[in-house]
Amino acid sequence: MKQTATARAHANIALAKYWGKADVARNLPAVPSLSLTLAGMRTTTEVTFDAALEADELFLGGAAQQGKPLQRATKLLNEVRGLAGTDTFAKVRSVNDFPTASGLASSASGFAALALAAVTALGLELPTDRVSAIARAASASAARSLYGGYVELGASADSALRVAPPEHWPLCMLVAVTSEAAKDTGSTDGMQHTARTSPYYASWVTDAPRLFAEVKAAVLARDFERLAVAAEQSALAMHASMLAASPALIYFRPATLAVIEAVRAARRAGVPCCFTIDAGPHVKVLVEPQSAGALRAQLGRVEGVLRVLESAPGPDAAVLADGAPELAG
Ligand code: 2P0
Repeated sequence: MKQTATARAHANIALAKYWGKADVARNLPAVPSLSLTLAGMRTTTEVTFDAALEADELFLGGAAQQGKPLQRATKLLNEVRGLAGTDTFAKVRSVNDFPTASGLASSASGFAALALAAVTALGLELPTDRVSAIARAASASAARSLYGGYVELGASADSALRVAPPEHWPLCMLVAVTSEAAKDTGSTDGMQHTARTSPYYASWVTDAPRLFAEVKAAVLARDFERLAVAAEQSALAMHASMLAASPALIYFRPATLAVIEAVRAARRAGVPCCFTIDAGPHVKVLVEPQSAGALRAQLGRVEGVLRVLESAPGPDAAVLADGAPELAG
């Protein structure tokens, strides 16, 4: 017997950053974070539980996965199997419409889509916060991708919750892509290394709630300048904690700094924009929509920028009742 479902989830970019765990075993975040879900960057995942399988199988972009990626998927599937009272293995097929594993938040949309597809395939009727908690146990940022718009995940929180829907503030997110390569150090390892070795990690954890509160208040008030100051400080404080680790964790490339300079110059010139940077070399730039076209062209001319993606606030993760054309074949 086969039980199957397909779900789609969107990437999210944190405006107040998550970095560090309060509880490693349960994967609970040490600091509160607030993100914007993006319409333009999606993961679509089909999960089929099949009694004929002798192990879980995972295909990302058509390529069979082994090792860590498969283990992380199996861990999530085990949790869902436990809730449904089954031990049937699953075949998982997943595609992203954006580059993976280089700080473009593919684990967030990936585990969100996997959690939603898995619970749906097994007929579990769980509220969204329960699905968010299942995704969070796999990858904390994935908890946020169950919801569209502006989303928070509290410190030590089990699941994410919506701060405001996408239409609350239709900002534009530009992603200046500076490398096609997969990063050397993944977020999970990077944040553990920072927590163990950086003398600035404690300061980051102490100050992050204040920055989160600033970001949240600015989002609710639609106050761009206030958001810009707090979001940039959150990203840079997080990176400062990594830079002080031993050995240092440096995700910035020359093009990363060049884009930061361009964004700072544009804001000084009156363009409502600000930057944020995750565990990778790309720069994400939040901008009011009327200025997005000109800024996108400007960032595209910065040396080292390969291309610039553009995205509006995105919707909730959703089950696709009729499957997905990108998974056909
Ligand atoms: C964020 N990042 O808030 C931050 C900013 C990266 C930098 O959430 O260990 O892949 O799987 O819970 O969710 C990336 O961390 O880490 C992340 P795990 P995850 O978006």
